[in-house]
Order: sequence, then structure tokens, then C-alpha cells
Amino acid sequence: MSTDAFVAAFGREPDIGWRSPGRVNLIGEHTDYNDGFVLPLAIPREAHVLAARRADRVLRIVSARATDVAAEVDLGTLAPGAIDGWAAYVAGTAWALQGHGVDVPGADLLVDGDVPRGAGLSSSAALECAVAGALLHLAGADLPLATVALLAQKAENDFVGVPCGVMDQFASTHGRAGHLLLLDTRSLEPRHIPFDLATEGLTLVVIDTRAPHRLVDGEYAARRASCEQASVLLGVPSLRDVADLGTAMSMLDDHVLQSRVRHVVTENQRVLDVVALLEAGDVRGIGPLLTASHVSLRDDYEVSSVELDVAVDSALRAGAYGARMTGGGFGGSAIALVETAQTESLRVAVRAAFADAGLDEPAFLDAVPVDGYGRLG
Ligand code: GAF
Repeated sequence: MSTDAFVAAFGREPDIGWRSPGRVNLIGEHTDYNDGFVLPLAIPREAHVLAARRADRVLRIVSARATDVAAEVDLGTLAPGAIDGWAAYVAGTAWALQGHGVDVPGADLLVDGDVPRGAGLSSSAALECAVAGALLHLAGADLPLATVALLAQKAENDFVGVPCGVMDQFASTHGRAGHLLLLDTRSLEPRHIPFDLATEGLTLVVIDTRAPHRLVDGEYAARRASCEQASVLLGVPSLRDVADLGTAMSMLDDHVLQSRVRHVVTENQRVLDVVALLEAGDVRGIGPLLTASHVSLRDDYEVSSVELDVAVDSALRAGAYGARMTGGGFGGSAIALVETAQTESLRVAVRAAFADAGLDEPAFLDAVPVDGYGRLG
């Protein structure tokens, strides 16, 4: 983002620019609020924030997207509910930092980015983390990366009101070029797993279905609540602690709870199996696990959609080794692992399948792991 837009908005130069990427989750879906494992990568779609310190305690927030209305908030009275819409992610991050004891100064903020909204690629976490980086710099404060990620999650949970887990904020802050991030969401111990698809001649294609999220918040919260209810019935701190799936199934009468538990327990194992295959150098071998994850999310967790199923099925028919929805579901994006030489024919086949099903044309991008958040320029 050029500083011209900042000068046009605020009549002065910014003090700092910060970037933070969106993410694709390779596998480990709806496990992060069950103390489980996730395996995302940061992608080259980013939120950018330019910022300049003010002498007062006001945050002025402007978006480079002309359609977004600017917002102004007083840091002294900032509280959940004070502001709605996209600017709540910005103000909420300032609020979370303040709550942690950071002396956040007033600031002029210009936000921009190319993470598509509502595509399941984590545009909100990218925005929160970029804002956090810029405000921490203005405040002269330095926090551990994990704390930044947790405060960004707190902004989303407690200020915006979305009960998300911690995967997206960790991917945005801890991503590393050429690597996946294996995160144990209980210990919050990150491990970077090499993921160099180019030398394998492979591509991870993202299929953005462009289907709007439907009922996401309510359904997401309902899934979380089911997992919490099931762990109480099973007498475990979280579904991460289910030692034997068969025993757990026999302890639950409710068919829906059984299905939710089955997804989480098998998905955690699939993450570990994928990591083992990658570490053994068998990248193509992860394909069936990706597809099994999709089937589990579709049938047991019930978070897929017509568009996501068409994306996955058509990608598999076009020769992908594996394909699955990625992110929270109910619309958004799917991923497909394919020979690089076949990416164009896969795109053509997926486009045709969408047209045949009467769906809007999807968009595509290649998921190449990039570094997590950092200073711009
Ligand atoms: C959304 C949430 F924000 C994440 O925390 C995670 O739960 C994901 O859905 C599902 O794996 O992206």
C-alpha cells in the first residue's frame, strides 16, 4: 500500500506500516477449540495497516476500500458494543492490547489488504494481527508472538463477539515461508514443518467458491457448544482427551453428539498422520487424508455446503490427490493438492462443474506458504 493514500486520508505521513497474512488450513478443522492440532500455512494475501501516532486518545480508522465507512473511537471509553462492522476488528484489537496493559496511543490508521472477505481465508485475523503489530510499534511495546495472537483472538471473541479458536491468529503471526505451522492448541507450542511443494512439482490450489457464509456465527457457536457438552458427558477436559473412540461412542446416546465427537477425534489423528507422511517425504500420500477430512466435515460435522462439495468432488475427478474444505465452512474455500502440470485442467474442470450445478464462477489462487506478520516495506 502506498503512503499516498495515507497522506490523502490524514494529511501527513505514516510512522509505521505493518502486514499480516491470511491462511489456508491444510488439515485440522474445528479442532482448535477442542485443544487439538491444526496445520495451517500463511498465504500471500495480506492485511496492511499504515499508522501514525496522535497526541490525543482517539483512533481514527479509514479503509482504503472506498465502500467502507471510516470510524472514530475514543480509547478512554472503548468497550465491546461501541462499534460494529469491520472497524470493530480494529478497535477490538486496541481494546485487547489496552486490557493487557499496553499503553495504546491515539492513532490514525489506514487499513487495506487483499485477503478476500468471507472466503474462509481468515481476513479478520489478518486485520487484527496487522493492527496489533502497528499499535504495538506506536506504543513502543514488544510482546511475545503468542501473546499477540491470543490478544487478537480475544478481540474477536470478546469485542466482536465471534467465538473463534486460536488457529487463524497463530497462522497469521507465526507463519513461515516454505513451511506449515503445526500447532498444538493446548500447549500452544508451534512447530514449523517444511512444505516445499514446488520441488515436488505439486500445487495446493485454493478454490474460493465465492459463496457467502451462511449462518456461520450461530452454527459455529453451536458446534463449539456440542463439543463442550460431549466432553462433559464423557468426563474429559476436552475432546482432545478422548483416548478411545469406540468407548466414547458407547457412552453417548445422542447420534449428533456421536458424529461431532467422531469428527474431532479422527481429525486430530489425521493431522498427526499428515505430519508423519510429510516428514517421511510422502507428500502425495497425504491426499486421501485431506479427502477423508472433507468427508468427515461434510457428514459428521455438517459444516460443508453444496459449493464446497462441488469444488471437492470436481477437483478429485480432475486428478487431485486430495481435496477438502478449509476454514470454518458453510461457504468459503476448498483446497486441492494436484500436480502443477494439471492445475490448469483442474481449474477448467472445477469451473465447468460449478456452471453445470448453476453456481457462480469460483476464483482460484495458489497457496504458497509465506512469513507471518511483520513490518511493511
Ligand atoms: C474458523 C475459526 F476462526 C478457527 O478458529 C477454526 O475453528 C476454524 O474456523 C475451523 O477449523 O476459521
